[in-house]
Amino acid sequence: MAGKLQVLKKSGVMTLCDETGNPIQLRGMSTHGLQWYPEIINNNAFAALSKDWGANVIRLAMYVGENGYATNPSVKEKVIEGIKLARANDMYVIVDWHVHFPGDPNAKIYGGAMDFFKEISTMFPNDANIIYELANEPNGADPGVTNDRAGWEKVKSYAEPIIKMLRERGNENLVIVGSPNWTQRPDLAADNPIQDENTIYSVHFYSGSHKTSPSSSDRNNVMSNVRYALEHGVAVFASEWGTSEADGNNGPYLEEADEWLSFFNENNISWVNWSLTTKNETSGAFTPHEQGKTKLDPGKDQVWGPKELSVSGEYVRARIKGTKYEPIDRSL
Ligand code: IDC
Repeated sequence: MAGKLQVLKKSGVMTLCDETGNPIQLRGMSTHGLQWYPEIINNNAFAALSKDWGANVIRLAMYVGENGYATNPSVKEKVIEGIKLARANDMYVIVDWHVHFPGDPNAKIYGGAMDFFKEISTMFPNDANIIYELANEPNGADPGVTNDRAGWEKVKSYAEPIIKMLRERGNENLVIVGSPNWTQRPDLAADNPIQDENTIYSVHFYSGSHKTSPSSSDRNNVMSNVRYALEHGVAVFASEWGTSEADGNNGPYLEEADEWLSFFNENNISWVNWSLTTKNETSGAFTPHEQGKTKLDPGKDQVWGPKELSVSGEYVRARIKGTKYEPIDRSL
């Protein structure tokens, strides 16, 4: 652990830094929806991610809709347990208020956001391990936000009072804020940023759907939007990305993922991969139950064997560790 995270200007670009002011890149995994895959919250899994994978961050995806927190508040207990396990295993932990369906974070179903963040931050006051992600993915799903300045304004006006509450109560934590069109528009945030020195803007992409770009002026390209944001004075954090297409399936598209990760490394952008699940979808890090019988608890040795990992999981583990990716023979 590198202590309190802070956003500082380095060579003219807003950059995530550690407590001593040196740039730091976080790399790790996101859980799948905790209402569906709560079994990932166990000490052996967190130890495996921290030690065997070399992850320094884990994201706890707490869906609010889709049978999540709004109707099943007990999922919060998994978040609390996950925070404690992340601390015990030396990882930063992202508490993700998983706005997904519907798309407007101001929608009625998300009405519990302020109380939720107040409660967690009261339980863990000004805890340097914790990163608060206020809205996973604002989008157009009814009631949604438009993919433009007005859409961002709605996200901003949702996030500001929560940030104010956190700061007034002495919490200096890093805060991540999403943007319209499933968090593909950090450029809109850069044009009209939140006045807070420890807020960073997320970008989400799926390597099978979102092409890379060398330019910063193409508003229909996600990487271009990141470049624009960096050029216009805000810091960016890739709090969710996948090796699949945007629906979580097909691929994996690993060469395309490599292009994105090189870009992140060059720009010291932190990233978190979707997701820690045995569900039968390409983006899932583990082989599905039916085939491999992989468990989300790797057992006492605190290691998932190569065959328990999916192609995506095996690839992402190597990229987190920074070792060569040498795929196992899966025909055996
Ligand atoms: C997907 C899951 C899938 C689940 C679906 C529910 O992978 O198993 O059925 O949610 O709505 C996102 C979202 C994330 C999505 C993921 C893949 O943040 O919740 O998970 N994705 O579609 N944004 C872009 C892609």
